[in-house]
Amino acid sequence: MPDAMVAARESKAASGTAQQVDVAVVGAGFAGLYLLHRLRKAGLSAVALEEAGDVGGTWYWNRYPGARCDIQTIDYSYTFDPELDKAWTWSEKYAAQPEILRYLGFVADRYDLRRDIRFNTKVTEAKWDETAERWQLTTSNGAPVSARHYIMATGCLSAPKPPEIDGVKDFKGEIYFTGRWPHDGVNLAGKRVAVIGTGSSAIQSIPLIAEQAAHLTVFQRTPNFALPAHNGPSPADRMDLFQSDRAAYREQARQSMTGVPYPQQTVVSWQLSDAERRERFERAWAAGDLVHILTQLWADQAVDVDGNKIVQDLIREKIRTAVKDPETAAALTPDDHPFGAKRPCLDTNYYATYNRPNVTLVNLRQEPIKAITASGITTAKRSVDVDVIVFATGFDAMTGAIRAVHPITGRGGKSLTDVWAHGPQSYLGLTVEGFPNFFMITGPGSPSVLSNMAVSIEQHVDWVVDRLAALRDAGFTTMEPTETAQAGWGRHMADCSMVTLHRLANTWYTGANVPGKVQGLMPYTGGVGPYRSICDEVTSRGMLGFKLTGPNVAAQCNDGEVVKLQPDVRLVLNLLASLNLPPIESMGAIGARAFVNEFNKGRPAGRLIGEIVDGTLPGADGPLPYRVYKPATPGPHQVVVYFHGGGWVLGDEQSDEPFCRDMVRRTGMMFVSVGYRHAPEHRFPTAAEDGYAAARWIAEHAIELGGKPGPVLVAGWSAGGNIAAVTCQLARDRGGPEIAGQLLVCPVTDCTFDRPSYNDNATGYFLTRSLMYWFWDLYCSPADRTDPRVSPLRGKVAGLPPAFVVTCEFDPLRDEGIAYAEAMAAAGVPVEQLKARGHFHSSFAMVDVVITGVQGRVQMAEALRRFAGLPPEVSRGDETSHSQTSPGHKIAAAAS
Ligand code: N01
Repeated sequence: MPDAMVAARESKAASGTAQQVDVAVVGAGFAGLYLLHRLRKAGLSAVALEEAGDVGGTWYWNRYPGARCDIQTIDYSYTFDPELDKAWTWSEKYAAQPEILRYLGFVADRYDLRRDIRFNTKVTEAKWDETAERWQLTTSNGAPVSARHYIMATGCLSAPKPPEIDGVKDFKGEIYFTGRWPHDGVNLAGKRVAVIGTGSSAIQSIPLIAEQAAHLTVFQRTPNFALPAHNGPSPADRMDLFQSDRAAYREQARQSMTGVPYPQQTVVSWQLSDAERRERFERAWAAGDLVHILTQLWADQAVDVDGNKIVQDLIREKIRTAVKDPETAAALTPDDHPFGAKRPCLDTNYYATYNRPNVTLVNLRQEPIKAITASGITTAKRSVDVDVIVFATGFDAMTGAIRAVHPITGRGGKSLTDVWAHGPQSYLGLTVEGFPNFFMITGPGSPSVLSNMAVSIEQHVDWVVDRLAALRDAGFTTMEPTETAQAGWGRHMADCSMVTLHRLANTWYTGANVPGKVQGLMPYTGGVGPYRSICDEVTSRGMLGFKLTGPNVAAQCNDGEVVKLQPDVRLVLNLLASLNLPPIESMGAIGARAFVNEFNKGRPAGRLIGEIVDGTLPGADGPLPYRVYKPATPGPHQVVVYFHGGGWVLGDEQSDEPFCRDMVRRTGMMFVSVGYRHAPEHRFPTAAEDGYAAARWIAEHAIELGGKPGPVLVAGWSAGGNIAAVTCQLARDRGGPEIAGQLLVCPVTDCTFDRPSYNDNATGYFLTRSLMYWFWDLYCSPADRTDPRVSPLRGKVAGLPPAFVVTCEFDPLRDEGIAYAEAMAAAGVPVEQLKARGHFHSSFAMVDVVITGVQGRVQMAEALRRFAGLPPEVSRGDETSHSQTSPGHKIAAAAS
């Protein structure tokens, strides 16, 4: 009998007899309400179990003074029904808690959802019954529940954190928690009030509490960045955008990074002047919009410590201006985390509140709380008597509501608490291995709290309910992620966390706010749109990473990892795919060169370095252009002879400019990039001989060029890596120049195309197999291809200079690069390899685009410095200017 029919028959079960439903939902907030609506439409019976006395979730509990949303309310709304969208008009840019609660009540009534909600009911235990393939729930109120599927719509911030301060019980006055504020309000007039905490809840409530209280003392452990909300009517520009095409506006939100339709910024901070940056910042400050200031200043603000520091400093200026007492201003100024790495706050008069005579700030960094006493709070320096203590101390976020609220026991009697003992593991943030038919809405591993929750909730709910309906229709009764898929998601999460700066702050995002909690970044940092496309990919690839079973169908398990690429590589490749470019090899050599020149114009040019000088050198057969990239530090510098990529056909001495500049900054060395001649005009062995001749000339003229005399280093990417490798062999065999080390980045080393990477990565990763065939055909006739001057793997590899060989997992050239490294190592050459996981052929050349390439270039720079006998760290002599520093290096250092 279908579950829905069982439910229809048994939903009026007497207490003690389990209520049978297809789906049990915990929570009746934003997520729970939408779930009930979608499940009903999909023909699945459901019950929601809600601890509160009414709908609303977080908006039911958080009734403290000033509680309001901090995403513009037109964005913080359901979008699933255009009629609903039109039926409700928000009164303010940021609606206050009572209005949001009214809205959720309106939604519950409009879709008649209350009839499926059991209020004042807590789940006290949830167990997976392997025989019945159902979740058996016991509840604090009424009948137990037996459900095929169990969905946690418990929210991310619903389990308040205990105060962790001695003596709370001794206090004789009133105690309130912002997250559990009394429904009929609190009269603070004329009272001495303490607020502990300065997170979003405190920052919203402090100005209003200060207006009522006789005196307010704020106990602050960590200052937070807060920005003025400029609340009022919804801003005309956003409303116009919204009204002009609501459907398009909503769709853009779904595909965006944050769930709010703002464009992606492409200009990086160091491309803007001080005045331009300030102008952008002032505009963002005046907009009073967290998403705007977090995403619209410059492209590197959230991924780069220096790009971020510029914003921090500008906000610090604002705090100093707003707060009259310099000591209080200093205490209120955040200095221990990047802006946005900890949740910033939106305020109304927060900083100005500290200018009031009835407000005192206690800086707990200087005088920690020792205890709460009968009459107030004692710190290391003073005792403050108060009538009321307000704990705005936050939540056991993300896992708290799921893990700690009630025991959840999955397959084999395993408890979720035990399985998550070392931190939450999930697949897509939605499911957990070992817990069949168990789902989380905005669980750890989903974008959730780093996004507009309304948009993320709708996406999660749609995906889960669509799967449940499809499962039922196909006759499957269980669905569970595989270990491989879950481990892969963990790796992808970790990769994503290396792109943003969230990992550099101790916050509730990382579990750092709860003593003893395992630390690790819990929300998915890869963005709402990319996350959505990954979930869709799981479905389109046959429920990749899920095991499906049913009584009358063969079990299905399409095991695997959904994302193996680095997150930014995936974005770049998706963008390239969306451009639908013709194959480069179809353009002809001239056309391809023009295309590459145009393409390169759109990329960040690279940061400032000391000097760039162009010249010509006498090549094997006439003059060759070169470009010297010099560091900002005083010379003479170690010389690196550099060969650009482009398949012996494309590019020139300037075409790898961002890479050269970046490496100059990281190594403190000068790079001399050689304009060797190209095929098809100049076929094999021209490029090889030009390269060798250039290296020889550069080594002989190092002093003239401003470099150090003595051995040079050689480096190259792609076909340039080929020329670098060949140059080392020729230098060994032809009596110089002396080469101290070679850096080969994704080099061509052999003319054979039958290594696995040529097949595995034949298409889809920009450098395709057919493009490589074309390059080879233009450069070298088949009869010449085994010549070591184009296939150095076929030459003698003993006696070569030490090498650092970089290969990328998703590159057709991967295996020949590895083969060359292994051959050199076997012949006694000191070799180090970087096998870059999740990267593609262009990852390291796409400076300031593929952020995850930074760590690899740090390693390359360290290798070059080792080859030159220099210490690994480089002093650039330009640390003082933001536009000059190289944050990627610092990020990588911080991360490691
Ligand atoms: O909690 P928090 P919150 N002794 O964890 C301090 C969302 N939200 O309720 O930073 C002394 O941010 C703690 O100090 P520290 C929003 O996502 C949204 O304010 O750990 N101090 C911190 O200052 C937000 O981020 C809205 O050093 C102690 C504060 O208490 C999230 O909810 C409104 C302490 C806790 O700040 C949580 O915000 C409100 C101790 N023992 C909230 N323990 C909207 O506008 C903790 N602290 C939608």
